[in-house]
Amino acid sequence: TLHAVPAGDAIDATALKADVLKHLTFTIGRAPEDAALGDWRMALSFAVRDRITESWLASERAAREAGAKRVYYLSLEFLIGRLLEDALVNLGLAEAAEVALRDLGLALGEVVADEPDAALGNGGLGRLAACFMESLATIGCPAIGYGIRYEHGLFRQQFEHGRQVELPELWLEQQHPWEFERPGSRLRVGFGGHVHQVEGRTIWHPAEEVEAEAFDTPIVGWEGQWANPLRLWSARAVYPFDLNRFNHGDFRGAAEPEALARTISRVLYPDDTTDEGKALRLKQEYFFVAASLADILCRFERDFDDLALLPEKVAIQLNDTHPAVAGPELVRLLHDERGVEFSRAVEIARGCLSYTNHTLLPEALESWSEGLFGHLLPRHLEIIERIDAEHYGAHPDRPGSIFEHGEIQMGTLSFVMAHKVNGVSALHTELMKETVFEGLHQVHPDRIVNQTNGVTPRRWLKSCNAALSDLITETIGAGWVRDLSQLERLEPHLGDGAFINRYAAAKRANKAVFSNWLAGDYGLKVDPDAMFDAQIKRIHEYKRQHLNILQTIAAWQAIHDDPQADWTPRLKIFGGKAAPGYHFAKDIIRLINDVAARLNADPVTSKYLQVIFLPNYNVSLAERIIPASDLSEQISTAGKEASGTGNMKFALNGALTIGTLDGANVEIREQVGPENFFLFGMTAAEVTARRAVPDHARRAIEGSAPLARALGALRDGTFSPDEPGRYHGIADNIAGGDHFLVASDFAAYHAAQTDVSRAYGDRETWARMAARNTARSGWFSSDRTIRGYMGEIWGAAPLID
Ligand code: 26V
Repeated sequence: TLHAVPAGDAIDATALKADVLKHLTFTIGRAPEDAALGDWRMALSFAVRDRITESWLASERAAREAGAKRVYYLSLEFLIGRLLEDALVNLGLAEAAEVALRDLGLALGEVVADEPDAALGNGGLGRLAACFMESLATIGCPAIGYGIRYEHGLFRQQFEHGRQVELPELWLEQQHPWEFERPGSRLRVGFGGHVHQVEGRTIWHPAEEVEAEAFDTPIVGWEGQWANPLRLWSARAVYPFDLNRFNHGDFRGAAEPEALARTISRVLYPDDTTDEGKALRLKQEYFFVAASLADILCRFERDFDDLALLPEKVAIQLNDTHPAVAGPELVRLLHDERGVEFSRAVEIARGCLSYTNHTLLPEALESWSEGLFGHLLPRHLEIIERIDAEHYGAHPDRPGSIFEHGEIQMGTLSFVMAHKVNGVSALHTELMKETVFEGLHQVHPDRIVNQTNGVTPRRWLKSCNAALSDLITETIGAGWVRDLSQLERLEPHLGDGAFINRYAAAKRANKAVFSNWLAGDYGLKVDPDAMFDAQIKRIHEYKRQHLNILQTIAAWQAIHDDPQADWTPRLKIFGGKAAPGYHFAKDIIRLINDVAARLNADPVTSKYLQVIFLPNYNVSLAERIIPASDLSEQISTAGKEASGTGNMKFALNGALTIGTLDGANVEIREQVGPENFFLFGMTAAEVTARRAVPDHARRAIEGSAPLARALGALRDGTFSPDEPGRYHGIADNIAGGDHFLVASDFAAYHAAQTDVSRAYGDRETWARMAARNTARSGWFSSDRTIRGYMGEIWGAAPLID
């Protein structure tokens, strides 16, 4: 992933090499002849961190001197992935580092790949937060990201006989060189207990307290001009060690308070359907919100003495409802602890807070039983009741209460406590107004706004796809890295056959690299000229990986019928994790693996069709797959995928999309042009209507012979000869209730895939379509998204130009 070395970097390389050796000796305490790869990585990381730190401290000083409005991004997830390459690229030190390491007998690529992926997120929501942190720094917006420093990120996925097995993720087992521990800034967070009145004031006496310790990771923007901290909280006991118990020989008991407290930041919750451990999840939410708000107010009160100024100086973004308790907590801090009148406290809090919704799926909307909530946060429950009463006092037409179905609806709470509420794509935002928030939207018609998601082009083009970024820079200059809309300057070159050839050559080179990696690490030999067709994302029914694999089965059967025909060779790439308790998703994984085993071993068809499910999909795996892909599968049931961001990364890197009119697909198609996008399937409105048709699945199966036959192969044990019933569950689901309309969209998808194959046959036309996707994807930069939030939600201004 490295670029050609211009001569001017020699000075940087010399200085960097000296710093690497210095850190190896004095920070790591190792002699060069004894240093392992990890030691060198650490030494390089510290040398790079030094350079970020200067920029970071200067940024903080500049923000304070300007008295600037600060943005605080509260998120339970930050899926940041590896940081070293990102930092090198943004500091302009990638070439220097390559030279410096080569001098020391090391390959930068290997050093970079030694870094564990920080997987502190489930998927799109967490990755979005990570892209936002990078864009905030690139733009020069003073901001802090707040979250939890999980000891274990999302589980590591392995396959055993095709089945997903979850193993703990151990990113902190090695020293994490990027963070600064802040033992000095510890805060106490309380839980449980009771509430009472003293002289007209309400006092909460928690039954239990833990300490929150801050760890700061500076995130540097493009060209190193600005850096912001990602502040992650770690939980520990107030009195970590019970000496009394120890002295009485109770060694286990002596360590118990610490072990209990630490469970709060022990592990990231995989988004899941189960209710187990829910109390701990609520504890996590309040833990990081309470610590973050205390920190935010402390910073504010250092610089200003009038709480009325809070909305002018502080913007707090809630990433989904996970930090929704920030509403009542901020009211508590203002009213109970600082004596601000209640309604005024609500008003000030609302002036600061805004909320992003990331899903409309009813099963994913967060709610808490009053019992559990009140047990853990008795004062917050009272505050929420009063907020609810006042809100509906003001709006007696009652659009729906925070307390519905006997539970606290965190979406409603977030909406009521926010001055702006946003969706993450144009379609999703419209659906928010029509469905989940219909009533609230009617009483607050200006509150819901759209901010279509984006991705950082530094990680998702510049650094993951050197071949293409070098071509772009040679063609239109380097300005696109900061201003992705400049990609449109490629447009005049799209008619130039020589340019298209170079574009195709860059993709071909990426595919060759990927093929070699597949052969080396997975023993799968593939033809780099085959179409690389990828679906990489969490496994979920609404994302419809089962539609993809069913159509793959149909294609395999068709090739068998006529092996001599002119088939377009394809490699089907899958990647993604299933929540541990989500059995249907796990069955889909197993099916894909069983289909892969059968098809890859088929002497008749395997030269045309291969399938691979890459285990442990994560950010760094995405960075390998996306630059090498020709086709991007974005096939969710219309109306269900709030936005998608993988779809944007693929389009930017010149993969064509086969997709439904869902989430940001709609906008991608508008931007790249309908002729450069393979559209299929029902619209969101048609989906709703189709669900009401009795027997919709049976009718669809009767109308499509390939579908009926593919389902037949699931039923007759073709892919599970040792256990013929293994996939009856999936077949019955599709042929039965089929909530996500796999059967009803199958024929259209099958036809669209046939079009895709035909189109890929004309390589020059395909390459031109791919290049058009790149040239017209400038809109999908997270810089554009962040400017939207700054202007329309936060009222914040950049401090660099
Ligand atoms: C969570 C759950 C948990 C319970 C089982 C069903 C279910 C379904 C979906 C979710 C997702 C929760 C929120 C989320 O991650 N949304 C994603 O946010 C991305 C960033 O805005 C967006 O691109 C994705 O479309 C959206 O799914």
